[in-house]
Amino acid sequence: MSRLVLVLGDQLSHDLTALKKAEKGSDIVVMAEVAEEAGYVGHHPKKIALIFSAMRKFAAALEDEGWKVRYTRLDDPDNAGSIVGELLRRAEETGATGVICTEPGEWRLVEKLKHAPIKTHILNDTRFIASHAEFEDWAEERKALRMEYFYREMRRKTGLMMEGDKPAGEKWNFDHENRKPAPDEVIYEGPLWFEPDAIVEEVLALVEARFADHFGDLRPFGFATTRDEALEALDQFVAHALPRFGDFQDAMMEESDFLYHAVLSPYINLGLLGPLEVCRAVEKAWQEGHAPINAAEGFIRQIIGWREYMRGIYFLEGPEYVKRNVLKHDRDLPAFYWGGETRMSCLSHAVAVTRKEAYAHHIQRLMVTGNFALLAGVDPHQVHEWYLAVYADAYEWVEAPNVVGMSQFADGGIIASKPYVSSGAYINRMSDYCKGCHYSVSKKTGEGACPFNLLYWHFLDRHRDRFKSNARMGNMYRTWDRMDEDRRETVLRDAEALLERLDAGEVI
Ligand code: FAD
Ligand code: DLZ
Ligand code: SF4
Repeated sequence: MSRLVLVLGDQLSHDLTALKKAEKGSDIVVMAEVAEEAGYVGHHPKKIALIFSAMRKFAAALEDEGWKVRYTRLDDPDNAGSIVGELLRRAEETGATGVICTEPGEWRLVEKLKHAPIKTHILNDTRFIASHAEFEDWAEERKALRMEYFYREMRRKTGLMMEGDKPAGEKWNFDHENRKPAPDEVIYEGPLWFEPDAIVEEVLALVEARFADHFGDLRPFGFATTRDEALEALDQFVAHALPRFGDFQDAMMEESDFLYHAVLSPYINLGLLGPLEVCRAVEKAWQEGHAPINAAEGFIRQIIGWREYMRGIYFLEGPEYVKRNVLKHDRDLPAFYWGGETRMSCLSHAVAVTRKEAYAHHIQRLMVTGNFALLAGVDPHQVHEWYLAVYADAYEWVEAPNVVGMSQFADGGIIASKPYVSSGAYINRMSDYCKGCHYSVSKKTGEGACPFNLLYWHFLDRHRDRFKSNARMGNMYRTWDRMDEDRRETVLRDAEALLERLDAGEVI
């Protein structure tokens, strides 16, 4: 009796547990481009094109290896429109009596598969370094779930950059060396892009026809869509960007969308690259003296630390996590997040690169778009849906803890020990955005004052009860309290006026 083997769009790995469990001779792989997955948020066209192209090529590779594959294209007239619908249709067609699948990365789909009217066996996703059980054990013993301590466990577990039981360089974390401001120039030609072949062109035409109304530029499209291409992109990063990755990890520049960032998350999250193999390549470059320790450690921490930790939190906290809103923020997401006009140069740049590339690097996401939404009191669920839609690497297991937790503090501090808020001074220090801005970063009040300066104090003032006793925020409140009362009133009045203009849909 044959079974169906479901392979989802972000499960394009040959070592997927569902494939390992299945019998190549008798079981049937099901892959499907469906409206439900393409439409639960308005995904960036580049993201849809990446997923569909990589799915089509992965299905063809499985067939070459001898698997029986039933692949449904989006425009197939019999397409049932959803993953469960496609499984039922294929079961009827083939006589298969059950489904094997690897756990999806979103609760939404986990619940659908659990309640599907066909026997479905959901296997663990072993493409991560920590299993759910390991993360739960680690979390159980602790009051505060700080990433740094989890990261050390992952270093010990993987042996990455370890010398016996000690961290290489006698320190776990070299982050303090990784905060250099924007350099004068970037000596890196950027990530490797790939000319669309016939398969990709066909997908691009489909996406153009079906998702023209989604935010984002489809062309030029250059993402890797196979494992071999993704490995080439990894080589390019390690050879040419890694040595400076650490130094300029937090910098932002008008002239460079990528600086020395890897732009590998779309491939790792799809399953084309394994997190451990990426880290081993980086470790090797450091061992061979090609990259300094702050770059290699900083990069490896992002993957075995932050990436694994975010997944752990998402599955630990459960399906309701995405609805959290402890700060009770309820403002609508401003239109400029979808490309509407703004005079704020930093936001305009972060949104422009997002529209063009389905990408923005960590600090643009955290300290520009995320910071503004938090300061302005935007409904975190709307913020979450925006991030889930616009980035090529966005799947809920990794996006939601980054947005709801780290960026919007909507989980009350599970992930972040204090909110990631800053005035314009931080953006000015780390970027070259302010020099060309309509607003003046040095102006704290009045006409032309940087909106981040006004909203920063407004945020601290309106959430004083929650944050006043937070040890890491004491200095901020002391600075605020030292200002004379007239000045504080002016700041708050100007901030209120700015928010009113934002609500009225005026260009700010
Ligand atoms: P690099 O800066 O070169 O980092 C190397 C790798 O580390 C990345 O490829 C990624 O796999 C991993 N990584 C780094 N930081 C994180 C992190 N905080 N969480 C998980 N992995 C991390 N990352 C996603 O993969 N998907 C998302 O939907 C996502 N949403 C985010 C939303 C917000 C508000 C913030 C602040 C961060 C988000 N991140 C997300 C994390 C990070 O911004 C991206 O992983 C990174 O920008 C990807 O680009 P890169 O490959 O050039 O990363
Ligand atoms: C994101 C996405 C999109 C846009 N389309 C599909 C699809 O048509 N078929 C599919 O199997 N997967 C798709 N995906 C990825 C899934 O949404 C992803 O597997 C879940 O969000 C779980 O991470
Ligand atoms: Fe952004 Fe303010 Fe700088 Fe303008 S002045 S770029 S709004 S931080």
